[in-house]
Amino acid sequence: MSRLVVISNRVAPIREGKVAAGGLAVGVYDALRQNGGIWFGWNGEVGQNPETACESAGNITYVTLGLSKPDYNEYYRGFSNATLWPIFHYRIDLARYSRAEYLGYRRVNAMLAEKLKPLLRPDDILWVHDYHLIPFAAACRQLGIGNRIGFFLHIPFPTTEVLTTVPPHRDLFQTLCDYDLIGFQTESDRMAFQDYVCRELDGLIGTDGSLTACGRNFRAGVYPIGVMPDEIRRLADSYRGRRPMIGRTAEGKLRKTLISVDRLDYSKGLVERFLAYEQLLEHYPEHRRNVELIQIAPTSRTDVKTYQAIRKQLETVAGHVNGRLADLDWMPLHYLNKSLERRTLMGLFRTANVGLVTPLRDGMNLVAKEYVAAQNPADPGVLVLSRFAGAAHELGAALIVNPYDCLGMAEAMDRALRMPLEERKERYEDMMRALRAADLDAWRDNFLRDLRTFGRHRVVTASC
Ligand code: GDG
Repeated sequence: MSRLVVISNRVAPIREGKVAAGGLAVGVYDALRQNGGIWFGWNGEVGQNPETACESAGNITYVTLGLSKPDYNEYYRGFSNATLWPIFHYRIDLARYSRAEYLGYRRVNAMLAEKLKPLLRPDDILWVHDYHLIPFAAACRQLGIGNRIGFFLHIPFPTTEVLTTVPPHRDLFQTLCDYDLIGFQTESDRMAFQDYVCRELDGLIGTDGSLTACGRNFRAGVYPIGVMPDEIRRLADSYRGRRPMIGRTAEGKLRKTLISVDRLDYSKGLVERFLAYEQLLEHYPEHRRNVELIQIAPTSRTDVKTYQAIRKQLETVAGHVNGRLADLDWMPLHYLNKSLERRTLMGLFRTANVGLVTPLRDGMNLVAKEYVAAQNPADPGVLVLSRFAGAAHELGAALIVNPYDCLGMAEAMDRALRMPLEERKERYEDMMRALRAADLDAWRDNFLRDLRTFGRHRVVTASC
């Protein structure tokens, strides 16, 4: 079988036997470990000479390089995270655009393609990940690389009206046509992409479902990323820590807990969630002193201004909720900016009565799936899930909420806290069937099968 070469923005070599990290890293790692291959990308360091370094572990070769300060500022901090990320999450109001950053983004993609080229064999297949690397295939084609190249977008693909707010949108998104296969998390994302291709790139849909635009013929498919339910269950089972932080009611019973885990990001809806929780305690006073919300929110992208602003806002709102409602023997909201071990996280999921996953927009949201997989089948908790998370397309048995409806979310939390065992079990079993039908292996295997099956990158006519 042809060798797999994975290209992702950030590469952190995984050592055998380590407790697995989430999502992308594990899915990709397993594919590489099974068949052997290369994992190529940025090593996370800034200011170094961008020379590539190789490190082999088993049959995986990690090839990584540092970024210069201007490359980091323009490609990563600038165009990727201050332009594309907010716009793809429907936050045009938070996006900024700088032509210099866009040129830096294109320059780094071209540089990465050049660094990779000498390592490639003619029959390698390339799997490129996420919004940092949209023009990577185009950069490869310019260097004469004719290998099959697939792209998976982990975040939502917005509607054409929103996408066209990216000033160089045509210049950038036409480069997606240089991939052989483009994968999305949901059917809505795939349809939004197809709409963009037809309306903005004069694309055509073939009778075989393929797309033709900019002189290229390519495919778009839906590959929802999943989790490994059995592995999560094992981790949750093996967690022996006591229920950290969770207090007892005046009668000595353990308090009911709601749990949320998100990177600290404005797309995750934390402010709205805290305010909804306040509404719960206001409208349903019987929950006061009897529940606690634990919010784990490790910081990310701390040098991007919008992230500094959301952090400040959250500190204010969390302080407001606790200041207003807490008492000497009860803290309603535990807000932690630290990262926990994965086993601890799965253990916390297991013990929490409610999983609150209420992003304003999310490609998939693995936490929703992990929360369900970590439950005790005999006494499962309830998932409250935003309709704007990709996961809601599969987990219809969750309590689906609109995160912009504060009172509606408070009502759903109340319902979740009171839900009878039978209903909890039914919903849990339904969701577990969905998790098993589209687990992490299926995500990877289906994408790679389609990339291998569909014809080699076909040039139809001259480009756009
Ligand atoms: C992008 C898309 C899509 C979180 N805190 C801790 C911790 N985590 C783990 C979770 C989960 C992962 O990080 C987060 O994944 P999400 O899917 O929730 O969100 P993003 O980071 O935004 O990921 C998203 C995903 O790509 C995959 O395609 O689902 O929509 O935005 O696995 O458990 N892990 C540990 N400690 C923490 O404190 N160990």
